[in-house]
Amino acid sequence: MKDNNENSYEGRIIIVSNRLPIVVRKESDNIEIERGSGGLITALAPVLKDRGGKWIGWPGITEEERIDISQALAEANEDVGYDLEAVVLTQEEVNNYYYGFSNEILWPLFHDLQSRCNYEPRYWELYRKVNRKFAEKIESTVKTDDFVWIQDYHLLNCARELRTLGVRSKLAMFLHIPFPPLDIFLKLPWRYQLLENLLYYDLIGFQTIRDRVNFIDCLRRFFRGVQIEGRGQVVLGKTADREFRIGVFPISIDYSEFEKAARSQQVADRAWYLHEKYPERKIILGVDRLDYTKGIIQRLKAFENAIERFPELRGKVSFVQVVVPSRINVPEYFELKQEIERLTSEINGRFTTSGWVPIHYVFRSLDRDDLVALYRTAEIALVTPLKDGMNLVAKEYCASNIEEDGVLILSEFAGAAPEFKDHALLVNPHDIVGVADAIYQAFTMDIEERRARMKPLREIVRENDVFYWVDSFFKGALSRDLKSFPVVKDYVPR
Ligand code: GDG
Repeated sequence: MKDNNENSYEGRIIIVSNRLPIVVRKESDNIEIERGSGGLITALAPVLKDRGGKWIGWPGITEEERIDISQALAEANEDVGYDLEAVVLTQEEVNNYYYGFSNEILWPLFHDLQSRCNYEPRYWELYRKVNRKFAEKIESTVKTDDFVWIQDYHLLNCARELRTLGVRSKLAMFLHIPFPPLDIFLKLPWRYQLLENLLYYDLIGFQTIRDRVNFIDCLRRFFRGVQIEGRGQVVLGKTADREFRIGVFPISIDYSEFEKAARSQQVADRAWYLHEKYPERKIILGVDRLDYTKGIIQRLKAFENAIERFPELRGKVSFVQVVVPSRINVPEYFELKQEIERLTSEINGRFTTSGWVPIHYVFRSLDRDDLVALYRTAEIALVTPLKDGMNLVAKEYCASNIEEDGVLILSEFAGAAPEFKDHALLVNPHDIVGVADAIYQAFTMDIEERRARMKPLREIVRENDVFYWVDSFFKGALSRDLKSFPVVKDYVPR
C-alpha cells in the first residue's frame, strides 16, 4: 500500500478469513506448517509485514484432533514476518458452520442456486456461535487504531459481534462471491438478521456493480428510508441508526508474477513439451475447482456439441480440463466428480479415433509452472461458470498468454465479465449451442483479431492488478473524502 498524507494509516492491519493461509501437515510426531500462496496472500503479505500485522483464521484442524500447532505456528510467524493466529474449531462447528451454513446455504444461495440450499436451523445457530468465536479472538488482540479486514461469506456476522464486544476499530468486509438478487435472497430464513449484521461494517466491498446493486435492492426492501449517497466506486449508505460505505473492488492477480513465470525457462520447456504432445492441434483449456457453480458439465456438453456440429474441429482441437479437488467429502461434490467423469468418458468413447482423444481430463492440482505452461500454450480458454464472484483463472490466462494470440471465452455471469466484455467472447454458459458456436468462432478466428482482443485484455489485468485492488480497498475504507473516488463506468445510481 502506498502511503501518502491523505490516506496514511497508523494502526496495524488485521486480516481475518475462515482459513489461515497455511496448510498443517502431521508427519508421524512432527507438525509441519506450509505457507499458502495465491494473489491475496502475495498482495497482503508485504502490507502485513510492514504494519506488524496479523492474520487470524482457522488452521484447518479440529480440536478433537488434539494437534498442538503453537510451536510450529510461532516458527511460521518468524518465517512469514507477520503473526498468524489460530481460531480452533470443534468438529461439530466445522460441520455446521463451515460445511453447513457456509457451504450448504450461503454458497449455493449467493450463486443463485437456491434449490441446492439446505436451510437447517442448527446451521444458523452454529454459524452465529463460530462468528462470535472469531470475534472474541479478534477482540483479544485488536487495538482501536487497527484496521480489521474480514474476508468472505463465512464471517458476515463478525462486525456486529465485535461491536457488541465493545470493539471500536474500523471494520471492513470483502465478499469474494456474488451477492444474489432480491427475490433469491428473500428465500433465506435469516435474511433480515444477516443483512442487519452486515451494516455493522464500516465498509462492505463487493466484486462488481451487479453485486452492489443487488445488495442495495435488499437493503431497500428491509430498511425503509435507507439512503444511498454519492456515486462511483464507493457510496455511502444510511439507515435510521447506521452509516456505512458500500464499495466495488474487482479482485485481481499478481500480473507480473504470472507474466514472469510465463517467460521463464521452466515454463518454456513445459510449453514446448505440450506443443510436441499436441502437434497440429489447438488446445482448449478449462481450469476449475471442483464445484457445481463452475459449469463444468454444461461446458463438456458444449464441447461435445461443437465437435458434433463442426466436424472440422475433430482431430484439430484437444480439450484439456483441469479439475482441482475441493470439498470432496461432501456428497454433492463427489457426485459432481462422478458426473464429470461419466460424461468425459462418454464423449471420448464416442469421438476418439486412433490418433485423437478429444478430452484430456486431469483431476488434481497442477504445480504452478505446469498451470502457467498450459495457460501460455492454450489457444482458447473456456471460462464458463454459471455464476462467479470474479474468476481469477480468466485473469491468469490473459497474464500468462505472452504470445498474445489466445482467445478467452467467458461467461457473462463471471464477475470478470464487465471488465472483459469488449474483448473476450462472452457467452451464456447455459446455452450449449451458443458456447459451441463461440468455440468454433475462436477456432476459426484469424491471428489479427486474436491479437486485437488479447492485447487489451492483458493491459486491463496489468493495470488493475491485485496490488491496485488492495490499494483501492484501503482507500475505500480509510479515506475521508468520498468525492475523491473515481467514477465507475456503467454505474447507474438508483
Ligand atoms: C473465490 C470465488 C473469486 C486452479 N487450478 C490450479 C490452481 N488453481 C488456482 C487458480 C486460481 C484459483 O485456483 C481459483 O480461483 P477462482 O477465482 O477461479 O475461483 P474460487 O476458488 O472459486 O475463488 C471467485 C475468488 O474467490 C477471489 O476473490 O474470483 O469468484 O469463487 O488462482 O490459479 N492452482 C494451482 N494448480 C492448479 O491446478 N497451483
